[in-house]
Amino acid sequence: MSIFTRKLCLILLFGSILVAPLSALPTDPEKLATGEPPSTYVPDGTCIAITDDAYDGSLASMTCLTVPVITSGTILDVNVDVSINHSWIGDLTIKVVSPQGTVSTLQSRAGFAEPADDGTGCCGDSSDLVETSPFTFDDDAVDSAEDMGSTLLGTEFACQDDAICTYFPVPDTGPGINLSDFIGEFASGDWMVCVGDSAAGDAGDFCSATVDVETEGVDPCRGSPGSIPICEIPAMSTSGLALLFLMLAGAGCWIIFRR
Ligand SMILES: [Ca+2]
Ligand SMILES: [Ca+2]
Repeated sequence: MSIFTRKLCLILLFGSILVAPLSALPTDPEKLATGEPPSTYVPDGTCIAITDDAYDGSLASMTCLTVPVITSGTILDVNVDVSINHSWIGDLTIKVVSPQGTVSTLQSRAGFAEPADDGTGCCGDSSDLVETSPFTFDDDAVDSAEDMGSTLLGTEFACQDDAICTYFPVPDTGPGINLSDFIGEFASGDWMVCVGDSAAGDAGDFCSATVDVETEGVDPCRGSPGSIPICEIPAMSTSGLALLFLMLAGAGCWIIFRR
């Protein structure tokens, strides 16, 4: 082995050992966030189309926004805010899914007592929704989600025109009872808020979703809100893998060099 190759081996080995600790840093900057955790998803300032007449009772037939929540602890209370553009509220079913996979139905085609949660039947309330008047689902509300828009004309918008912007959930035949379904679950993780459309002719889009959680205690894997989950092994970054390769190459060189 030439002098040059031996020097290269030594540089590879010791250089990679010196910088190796850097590769152990987690690559996801969100895991390093501190302070109030994000709980709102807004899709790049644009709205996502809710496919007209696609709902069949499955989450796969709905338009869903993923809402990351990193608040530590178990859930005491959850409220969900959504903003939607849509004509004919009675077309819409809204569900929320927790990180643990619990599904709760917040809205089940307002004004229509659907015989099953499968997207069949007609018609429900004819009033509309507009993204500039977002509304909230809260178990403590005095107004029923089933009555959303019931005092409005078909050309008017719920919340904007009746000043009723907070509703308690009514699942009808959909899964869940209300937002108490999530009490006791860990809050942190990816939530999903989903909207489905059950009748042709009136379409719209889903503009934003917020999951507000009130918790107590801390997760066993997360010491405090916003901290790095101590039960998760940080994924090795591309640079970490490159360093590992250099260390192995240097070590191999060194073994050959010593012979
Ligand atoms: Ca209903
Ligand atoms: Ca429709």
